[in-house]
Amino acid sequence: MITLYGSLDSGNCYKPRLLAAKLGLPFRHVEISSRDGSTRTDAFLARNPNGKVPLLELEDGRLLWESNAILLYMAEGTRFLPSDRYGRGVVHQWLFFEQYSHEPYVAVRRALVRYPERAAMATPERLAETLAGGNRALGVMETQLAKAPFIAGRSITVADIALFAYTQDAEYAGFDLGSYPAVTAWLDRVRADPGHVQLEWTPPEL
Ligand SMILES: N[C@@H](CCC(=O)N[C@@H](CS)C(=O)NCC(=O)O)C(=O)O
Repeated sequence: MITLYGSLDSGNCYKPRLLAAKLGLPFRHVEISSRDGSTRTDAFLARNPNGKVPLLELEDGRLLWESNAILLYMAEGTRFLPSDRYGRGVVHQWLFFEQYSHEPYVAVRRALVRYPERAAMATPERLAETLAGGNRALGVMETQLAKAPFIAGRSITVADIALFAYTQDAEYAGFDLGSYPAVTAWLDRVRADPGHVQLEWTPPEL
């Protein structure tokens, strides 16, 4: 069985758990907190020299890190990844968008308002910058989702899983989702897709 190392409070770690749940793929969850130094131990750095979760360990011990790389690996041959070249290109486009234009604002703002140890970094300037960047990203999603039911087109893909993880908690991070009706309707569409689980979900012990 595969193992996912990650923190139950992290949207990046939620992504592969959510996809595994929707695929009905059994896995073992190992809690590694990104907040207590567990990602910086020698043992963890030997598995991911970048010191971040999520981390996937295959049955034969091979390792894979970066949440969206893990999603693409897990989605191979499933309904979450188109088989045609252009369709995959569009999915990759939105995965890169998530990492460069969405996560650095929406996820970072969530962390700034959520974690006491980040309070010193939550300056008015940083909060304003992440609010503006996050609203830019949500605006791009709104334009796309007014035209298509899912972010890469007609069907759910790993790009929806990647963008869902932090968008579903965007209100908590200080974003007004009332201004984004197409995004709000899309969140409900992703939730309605079979096998959906919440952020804190872990699989039953096998
Ligand atoms: N681009 C990475 C980001 C991963 C990331 O930032 N993980 C955070 C938790 S959300 C983490 O492990 N932080 C611990 C640290 O930096 O020490 C991904 O998508 O997997």
